[in-house]
Amino acid sequence: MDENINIDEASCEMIKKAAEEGVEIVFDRAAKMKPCPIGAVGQCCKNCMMGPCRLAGKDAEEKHGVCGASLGVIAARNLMRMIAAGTSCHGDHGRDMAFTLLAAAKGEAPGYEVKDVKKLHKVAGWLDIKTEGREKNEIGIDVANACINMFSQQTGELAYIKKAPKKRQELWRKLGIAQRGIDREVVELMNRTNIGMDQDIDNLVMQGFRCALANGWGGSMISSDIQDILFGTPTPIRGKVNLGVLKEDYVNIVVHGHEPTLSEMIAVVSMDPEIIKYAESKGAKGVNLSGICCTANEVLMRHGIPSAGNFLQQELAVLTGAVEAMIVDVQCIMSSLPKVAECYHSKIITTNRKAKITGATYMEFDEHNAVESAKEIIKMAIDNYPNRGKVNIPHIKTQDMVVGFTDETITYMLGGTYRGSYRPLNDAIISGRIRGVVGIVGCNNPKVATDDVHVALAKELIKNDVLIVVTGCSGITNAKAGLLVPEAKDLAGPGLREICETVGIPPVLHAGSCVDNSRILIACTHMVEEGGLGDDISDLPVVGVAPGWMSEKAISIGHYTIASGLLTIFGVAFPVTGSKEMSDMVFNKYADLVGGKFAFEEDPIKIAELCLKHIDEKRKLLGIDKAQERVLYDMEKRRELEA
Ligand code: NFS
Repeated sequence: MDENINIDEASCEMIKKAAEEGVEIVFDRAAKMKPCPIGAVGQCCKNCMMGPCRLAGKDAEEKHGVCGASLGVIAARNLMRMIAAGTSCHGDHGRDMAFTLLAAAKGEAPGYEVKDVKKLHKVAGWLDIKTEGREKNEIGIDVANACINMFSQQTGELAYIKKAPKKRQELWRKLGIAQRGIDREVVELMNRTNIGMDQDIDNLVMQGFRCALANGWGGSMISSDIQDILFGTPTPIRGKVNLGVLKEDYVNIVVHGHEPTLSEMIAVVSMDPEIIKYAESKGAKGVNLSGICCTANEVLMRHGIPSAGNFLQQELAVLTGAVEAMIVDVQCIMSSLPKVAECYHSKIITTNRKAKITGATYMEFDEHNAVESAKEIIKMAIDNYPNRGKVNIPHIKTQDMVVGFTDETITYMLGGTYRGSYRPLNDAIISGRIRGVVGIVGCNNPKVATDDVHVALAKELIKNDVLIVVTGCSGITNAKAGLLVPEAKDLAGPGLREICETVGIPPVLHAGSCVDNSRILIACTHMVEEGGLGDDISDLPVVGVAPGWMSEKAISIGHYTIASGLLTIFGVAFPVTGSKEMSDMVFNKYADLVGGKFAFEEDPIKIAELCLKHIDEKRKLLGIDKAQERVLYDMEKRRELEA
């Protein structure tokens, strides 16, 4: 295994420990794995059993599958199926949230309630639900039902479309890709990619966009909105990150996964005096809660609960020997966890009937009986404390961070509480102090220098006055590198630094989990509506990047950012590069269709160059490139400016 695979010292310490103790982890498996070179570039079709067909070799472009499918069609179908899978993940997440809201509003889920009434009213407004003179639970029931109906809706278009800029909505309608119902778009895309179905690439990708829109302006948006309603809209809060957040004398519980329904309740119950007493009775000082992956982001930005790490650190947390229980729900949970846990005392507790793992302990979490379910799970963790062996928490200091910059926060931080607006952000972009905005999102992948791609990219961009928004595992990764604190402004270019100093924000803003990428779409809409930066998202000097992606969710997210008009750059590998026709489609033709397109680049510095090039082109088109010559102002010049 390449010892330089991870730039984070705490992880390196645990990777070394794994090697010494003979525990196989993701980095070992990645080093041993020889990824299928045909599948990696989209040249393999296993959609029926006349194959699987492999269209490799120099003449791959001329070859056909047994059914007659061309290489382009095969690559397109594979990619489209990834969109459907990714959309289904975020969709099911949103659906679960909607059902929890319904139960909470009906009083059938004790422990949950409509917490953020302001957000409830806001969402109700978007869904044309009357709020005046109505009690919060009445509105909550209507909002929940409206969201649930968005999954089964068959015709028309999703209400959330109205949240996009007018011009974008019109384009979607004109192209016939305005999403109808979330489930419908997933089902139709799965159907169209079957043997003998849609074999026209142009036609196929349109359904791909429609399905992806049902994620970004659908399932993901529902998830974020309802999570805010139930658990509060995040506001900036300090937190700590990395494996060192685990505490030696405490019962360490790590929540891992995606849906905050479980983790929120674990957070509340772990502070219960009765629980703390119980932990003390077993010889611990108390219960220490931390998170992994997107669940970490959720509880971090609402409660400041520390993050033990990103996707690639889940096994490493167990390797410390300090984790009594890792409680998981859905998505991004490695199958290997129970195996790694066998070497220590840790219990891996699965809680969701949709995501069980052989070898783990299954304890169903029932939101109708959440407090009791959470108590039972936590007690199991506490009972495990006396079974601990040697503990080895990395001694590297944890890193501070400030998180929770939602689109709402940006309004108030830059515009003030009473006159919240995006004007100051737009003005900063127009004046050139902020050259543009880049969203760095998504996973980390053991195939590439895992943390490095995210961090090197962010550093290069802030140096060039680009404001960064991070979500998901990229958020955690950049936090570990110390970029999510206001002091990181010193790494920024003069314009961005000035903004950071004035407002007191870090140059890299944490906007939440992966479903919160939908918040970035809303922020883009606000920028358009505020004026001065064009009349569509595609006019903005904004780029999306997933430099270390691995999940199908990322492909779905990439497609909805593109369908929303943004250039979206992926690192690692791109699964259609084996087909010239499909490569031309995603890297060129997409832009003609919807304004956004993919670019593929592995090197973070080159990704930064692509971002800057795109941003500068957009600035030129907006006519804001001239006055913005990057001049370093000395004090005298500043005084002149202020005069
Ligand atoms: Ni996003 Fe969150 Fe992380 Fe990737 Fe997985 S946790 S939903 S998929 S690995 S960023």
